[in-house]
Amino acid sequence: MRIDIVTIFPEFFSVLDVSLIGKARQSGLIELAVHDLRDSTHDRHRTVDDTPYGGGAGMVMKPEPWGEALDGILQADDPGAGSSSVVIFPSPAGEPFTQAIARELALAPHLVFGCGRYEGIDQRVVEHTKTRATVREISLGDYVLNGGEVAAMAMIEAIGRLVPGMVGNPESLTEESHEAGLLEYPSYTKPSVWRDLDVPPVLLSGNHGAIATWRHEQQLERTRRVRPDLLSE
Ligand code: 6GU
Repeated sequence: MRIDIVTIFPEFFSVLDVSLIGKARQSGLIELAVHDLRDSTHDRHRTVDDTPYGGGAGMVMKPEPWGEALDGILQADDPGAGSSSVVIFPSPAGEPFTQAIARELALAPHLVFGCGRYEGIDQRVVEHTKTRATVREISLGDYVLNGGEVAAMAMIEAIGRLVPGMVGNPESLTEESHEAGLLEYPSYTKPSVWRDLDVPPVLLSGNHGAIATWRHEQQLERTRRVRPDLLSE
């Protein structure tokens, strides 16, 4: 998988050198490039924003630098075959990011993250990009971040670990929270008693059927308690 990121804060993404994503980059499974949006400006001040038409608070990111940056990234696509690129604009106004979306995007050969700041990007950039790539405006959740960088990072981590060939033990992907529409069961390791707290005895019983039943009950109980919305869907 190829990942391109466009941002005015390229240094934000240096953390992607470490952890699982860093390993995937070293092994060549994920090829990642970070682009400074200001490299696609042509004025002395490298301006990327301007005041909003219609008035209102804050600044809006200008379309021209975005157009030029995305031109450079998307031109490598084969126009005859139709673009296989997915351009993601992280936005609090987007569709909610889910494990299902992460699974879907993990199969795409080319992802582009357009990280906006301020009050957003001129909407024509989104409309124009739709003429040559699949576009998704995606939100991390119902709260506001200062820009798309942290959101893109979270999405890249969620997507990256699902890229075929990424994780040593594929079972650890299917047994976790959200994969079955339920939250994960609680986990324990040695010692069996710690600070007077026992590990649930069923886990020491060696009875695999009983353990599976207990874990499923725990998943249901936890989901009912903290995320009842997941059960009513
Ligand atoms: Cl994707 N971007 C911003 N700026 N704020 C957010 C978000 C994204 N998701 C939740 N809040």
